[in-house]
Amino acid sequence: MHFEKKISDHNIDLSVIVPVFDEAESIQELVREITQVLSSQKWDYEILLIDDGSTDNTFQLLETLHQKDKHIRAIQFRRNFGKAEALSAGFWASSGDIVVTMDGDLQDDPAEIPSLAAKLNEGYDLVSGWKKNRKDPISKRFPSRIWNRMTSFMTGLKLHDFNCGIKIYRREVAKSIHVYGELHRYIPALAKWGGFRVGEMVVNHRPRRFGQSKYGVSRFFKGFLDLITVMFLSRYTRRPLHLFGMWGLLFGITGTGITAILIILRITKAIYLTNRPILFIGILFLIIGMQLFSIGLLGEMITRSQSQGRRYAIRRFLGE
Ligand SMILES: Nc1nc2c(ncn2[C@@H]2O[C@H](COP(=O)(O)OP(=O)(O)O)[C@@H](O)[C@H]2O)c(=O)[nH]1
Ligand SMILES: [Mg+2]
Repeated sequence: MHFEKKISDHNIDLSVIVPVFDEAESIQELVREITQVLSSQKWDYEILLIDDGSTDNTFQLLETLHQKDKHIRAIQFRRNFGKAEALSAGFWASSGDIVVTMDGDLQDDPAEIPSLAAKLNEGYDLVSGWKKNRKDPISKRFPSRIWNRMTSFMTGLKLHDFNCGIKIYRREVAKSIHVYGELHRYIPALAKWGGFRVGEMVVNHRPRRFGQSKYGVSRFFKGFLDLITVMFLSRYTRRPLHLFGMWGLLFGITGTGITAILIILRITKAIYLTNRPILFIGILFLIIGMQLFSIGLLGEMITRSQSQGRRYAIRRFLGE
């Protein structure tokens, strides 16, 4: 899977990608904490913040931070495109050999980055955090648990916390994953299907100090619909005809068989077609078969001609 890549002159050691949406109160403290951890490691790093159409003064703050410290780069979207698109933009713009993503609300702890890097070096391509002791209300923890179980079961990847904000990736993973909609929740599954080695590590989680959660109950419904998308995309995007065409053929052949027999009986034994309800089943199957088959073919055509272009629009890029 090769998407458009940002070719940078030289790679640095580590990029930290933080999607932010109305997190003005947290940003300065967050950047200070990350900087402290990374500079103590003697890494060549960048902190890449993606402002996804915030309505508060998030971007002004990012501008000030960028003026003071060129390790800090910032992208501003023209409007809110969602967390998945923000992560995609971050992956595209990053130049680190290793990439870390984390939430912008101070709930993820930057102090975990060195241990995550150590875990990655044990032989993984992606290590996902696990908020084992999660500091969120039960109304969020409980549904999340069920959702994680279900996702584990459906995707065949055993993880406790798919949607943990803090994750560490090797460059190849970050550059080959393109997420949109709510698909960021399934990054570990997408990576696994891409042939990457995925692990998990328990991380510290902190309560939200400022602002409020951006997601309501609707996340669980959307999340479930996206699970279906993920399952479908991973298996059949390349060959939609394999899914639709197979059922199309099955219905088509049965339908043709039934109608052919009825026609032969009509001709040879003069059994009239009136009063033969099965005729309708034959015709129905023929039509369903043709429908499915053509949907499959249309899908194939769309896959062929679809460009893997970006969906988000950037207004400003500090440190481009
Ligand atoms: N780019 C982007 N980030 C978002 C959006 N909604 C939430 N976030 C970020 O995602 C992270 C987690 O969001 P949060 O509301 O804390 O979700 P929770 O921790 O699951 O309750 C934070 O860093 C938010 O700034 C969005 O629409 N776009
Ligand atoms: Mg949060």
